Amino acid sequence: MPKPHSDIGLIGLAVMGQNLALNIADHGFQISVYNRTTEKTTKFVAENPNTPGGLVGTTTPQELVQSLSTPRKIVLLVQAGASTDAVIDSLVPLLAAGDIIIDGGNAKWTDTIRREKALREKGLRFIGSGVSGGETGARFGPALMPGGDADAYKELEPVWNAIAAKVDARTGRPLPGGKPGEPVVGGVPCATYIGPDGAGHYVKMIHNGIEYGDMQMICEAYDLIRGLLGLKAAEIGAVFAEWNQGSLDSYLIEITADILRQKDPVTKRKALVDVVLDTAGQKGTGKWTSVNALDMGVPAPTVAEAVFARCLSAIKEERVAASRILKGPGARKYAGGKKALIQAIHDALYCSKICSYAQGFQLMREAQKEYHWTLNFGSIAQIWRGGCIIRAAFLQKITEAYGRNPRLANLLLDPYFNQTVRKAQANWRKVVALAALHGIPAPTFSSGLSYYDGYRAARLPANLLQAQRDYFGAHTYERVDQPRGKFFHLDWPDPDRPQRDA
Ligand code: NBP
Repeated sequence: MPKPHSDIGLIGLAVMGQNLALNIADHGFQISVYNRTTEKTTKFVAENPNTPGGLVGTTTPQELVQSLSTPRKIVLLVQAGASTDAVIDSLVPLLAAGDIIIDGGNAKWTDTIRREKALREKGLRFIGSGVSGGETGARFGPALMPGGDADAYKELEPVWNAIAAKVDARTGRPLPGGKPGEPVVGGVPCATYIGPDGAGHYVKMIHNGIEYGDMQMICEAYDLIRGLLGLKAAEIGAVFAEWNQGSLDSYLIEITADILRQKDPVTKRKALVDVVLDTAGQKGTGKWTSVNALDMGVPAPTVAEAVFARCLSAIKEERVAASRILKGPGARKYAGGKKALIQAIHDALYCSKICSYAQGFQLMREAQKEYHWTLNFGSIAQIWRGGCIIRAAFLQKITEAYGRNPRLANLLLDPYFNQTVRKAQANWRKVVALAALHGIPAPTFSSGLSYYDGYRAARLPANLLQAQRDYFGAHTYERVDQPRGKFFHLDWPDPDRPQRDA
């Protein structure tokens, strides 16, 4: 028998909404669902009659609101942007003070800040929650990054903790996902309150930016093995499968090994990956991350390079035409040992990954100052260990690093990461050099190395840059032999070059 009032409501029954609703119902919560197109609701409820908590189909927002216990909790899984605003606007007149709207879509964090403020002024509470892990994550355990009203999150927490992916309390290893009607029991949930207003959606955006970097770095490793050693897709798949047993153990390496070993179902002979067109799309979160890095002045080249690599991939016809005109070193196999080169590419990938995560955490560090949040970086790395696309054993090292020093200025300064890069950097440099010499693009590997060399440089050529700025624009400069904050200007074209205090 359905309860008179459901524990929670959900709006938007596309892929994410349906899967998250089933996950919630599997954990014993009765959930009311509503979708703009009613047939989808009817079909969804009819197809899932026996969930432990129960699904209640509703045909109007009013019916949905009336079916909920108070304070009402309504999860939105609709397209980010105008659709989310439209759904919120339709709910506001129906809700009472203290009710909670939870946006589980991929909203831009600035929109979440705006919505939280507007709803707070109306007496309503708002949570912007990152939901990562795609359709399978939503169904059997996503990583959840909720931000917004802290008291409202206390009301949502039992549901969010129940449905999130779980990791082992001691090792941080993800526990295997559940099955329909048989959720995972025990473990630490991959859900934690991130911070006020847009903090949860901001952290989700950084997660996605890091995901862009991880994917591009893996593609560069694949391309280098293919280009330098001439291995076939399945052989490269075996290399990735082996890497997945070590420090690179992660979901993306695992699925890459699987992808590379799949045969094309059409030709039956070729590797499937070899018949997939080399153009990649994007939905915008990588771009948002890069724009935000530029806005805040935080060096985060890896995600930007990953976005640009997708842009370059998208101009396929132009590249094909250019390939007939622009000459490089030409295809030439590597003359050295295969095993050592594969290890070098492994090391280059690991070092580049460390730099990419260092940049992502630098962004969050700066954003927390800008938006007055207090982010817990160790627990952010912890919740990314299960459920989400970037889940990786490596994240445990980040949690441990912030455990050693919660105020760590940069991940590279942590003893583990410092030692790792120190040991592996000869291989990293070799791979970047080989990529350049053989004409194989490796934008994240090489920009990661430049980031590392730039970050560890006590002196950069910006002395000359600032002199140029002062020369043409009187932008002034500081001197190495004077206290910081004291500025000078030189009248450069004047033959006597008088220096003035600025
Ligand atoms: P979509 O982003 O495609 O959302 C469409 C759903 O919203 C449909 O069921 C649609 O109903 C409904 N909707 C309602 Br109710 N009111 C709407 C309105 N006014 N305008 C437009 N649509 C309205 O679904 P999704 O792919 O499941 O993604 C949901 C959210 O989760 C998005 O924000 C997405 O970015 C985010 N997300 C997605 C993934 C993923 O892997 N797909 C992962 C993580 C986060 P209808 O049936 O009448 O069209």
